[in-house]
Amino acid sequence: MENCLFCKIIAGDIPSAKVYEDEFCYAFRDINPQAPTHILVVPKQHVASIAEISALPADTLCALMGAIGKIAAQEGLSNGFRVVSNCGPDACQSVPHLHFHILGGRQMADQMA
Ligand code: DGP
Repeated sequence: MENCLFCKIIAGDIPSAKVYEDEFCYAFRDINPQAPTHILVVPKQHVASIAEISALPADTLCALMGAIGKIAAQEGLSNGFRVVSNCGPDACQSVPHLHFHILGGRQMADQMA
């Protein structure tokens, strides 16, 4: 999608530190890490947020969810990790292309907010 930051990253027009890629999804290190490991997993097909996730085909959904576990294992997050998807202004979503944050490598707060 034109003018979408993450579409440009997926296309290679903006550089990123890639950690995983398959036919359906792409993952790269967050530019502003909130944990020792902070990775963003995105579908190659543009949808704005998790509110629109039902627009994605089943094989893409399957790949996205599967990628999270593969990346966590690849990154050595054997003691656990957190997955977050911010959706819309109340959740402070800043990039309107669906993404899952994988956060790990430290003890997370026991509060979600
Ligand atoms: P969210 O606030 O949930 O929409 O998360 C967007 C994340 O995207 C935020 O943690 C910072 C990250 N980000 C923004 N611009 C770039 C960029 O150009 N490169 C990378 N690697 N990450 C970015």
